[in-house]
Amino acid sequence: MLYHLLYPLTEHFSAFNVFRYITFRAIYAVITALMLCLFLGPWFIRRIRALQVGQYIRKVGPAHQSKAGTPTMGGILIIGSVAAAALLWEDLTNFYVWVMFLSTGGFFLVGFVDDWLMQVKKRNKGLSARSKFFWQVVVAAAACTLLYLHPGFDTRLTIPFLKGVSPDLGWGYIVFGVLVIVGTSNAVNLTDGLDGLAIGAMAVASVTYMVFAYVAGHSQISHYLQVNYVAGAGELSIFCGALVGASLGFLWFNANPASIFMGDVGSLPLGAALGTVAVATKQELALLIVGGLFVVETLSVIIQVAVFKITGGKRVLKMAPLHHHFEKLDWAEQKITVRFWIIAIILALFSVSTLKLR
Ligand code: 57M
Repeated sequence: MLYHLLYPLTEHFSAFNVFRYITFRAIYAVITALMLCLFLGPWFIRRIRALQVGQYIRKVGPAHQSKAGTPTMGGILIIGSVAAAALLWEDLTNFYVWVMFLSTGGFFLVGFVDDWLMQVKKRNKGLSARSKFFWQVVVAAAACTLLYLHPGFDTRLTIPFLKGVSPDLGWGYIVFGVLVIVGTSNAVNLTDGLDGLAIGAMAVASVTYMVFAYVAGHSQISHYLQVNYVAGAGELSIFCGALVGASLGFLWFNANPASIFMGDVGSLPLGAALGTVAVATKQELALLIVGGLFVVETLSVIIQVAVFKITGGKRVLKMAPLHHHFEKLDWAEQKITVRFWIIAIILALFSVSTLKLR
């Protein structure tokens, strides 16, 4: 909005020329979302408490009973701050920005209904796994179809480390994109089981995609680094900036001992946003490295369940997802979280190096 209001006034106030720059707007998107979360956080937590939207804690598994009743659905604060910051600083005529709003907004609704049924209506279950998955696929398919139909959108895959290999998936790219978006959304959801864990890793991944989006949208830098140039994708680094700011702002309250959890209304849209940025910037497979922590957490569940079924009851880990395994080994919660963040940072740095290693 500010871009549309103030940049045209450049001929009267030359200082407003600064609104043209993506870097400037991305930095202020970080600050705006961060400040919104920080200032609205205490009020929001009080409101959620007053509405008695407190987390139910399962009896099985690591000792989390002391967390029972912790306010949840903090995703409303996170996604609200992301949306406000993006609306303020984005060029709203940009196609990719609206794909992000569609995807993030759609997954937000799915998460909201799920949490609403469980936490507010106090039903035993939220949406059934099947209908949750169905709506996730519908939203992701809508976003990927729009991308596919966008003139000039490249359906070739970018493979990290390999310059010459980029298979063209054609319309199969829609299926692939849905897989990336739905997969990432559920992976972030699975990771969200310890204070600060998912939101910290989300901040790291969003900073990384802030860089990727900037590079992809810059004709000269993308040419120099030999990555796909996606005209207009630079605006997505502003959206990523909003994700970074909101993640850090929420972490303030979600750090151990957490004053609030994000709920599905947070984890599902955050993962979807990350997946959509990866698809739109043509850095889809790099997400396996950037979001390596989310990938490992998901694999830990897949392997655990598969081995359990095949062997009729044997477990590879003491409990899946992986963070529960370390809890069962009596590692302190903060230690697991901080160590997982360190791994996420190393993976992010490594993924950025793939821009050069080709
Ligand atoms: C999300 N949700 C947390 C909170 C958060 C297939 C199976 C592996 C699925 C998995 C699962 O249900 N994952 C979904 C995990 C829950 O957090 C809420 O959910 C939102 C995210 N959707 O925002 O609202 C609990 O996590 C803890 N938490 C924190 N701090 C936070 O900042 O401490 C969350 C956020 C909260 C709180 O305790 O209540 C969750 O874990 O339920 N299921 C599991 O993870 C279960 N694992 C399991 O059953 N493993 C078996 C299977 C795979 C064979 C095995 O290994 O044998 C464990 N979940 C729990 N207890 N809670 C089992 C033990």
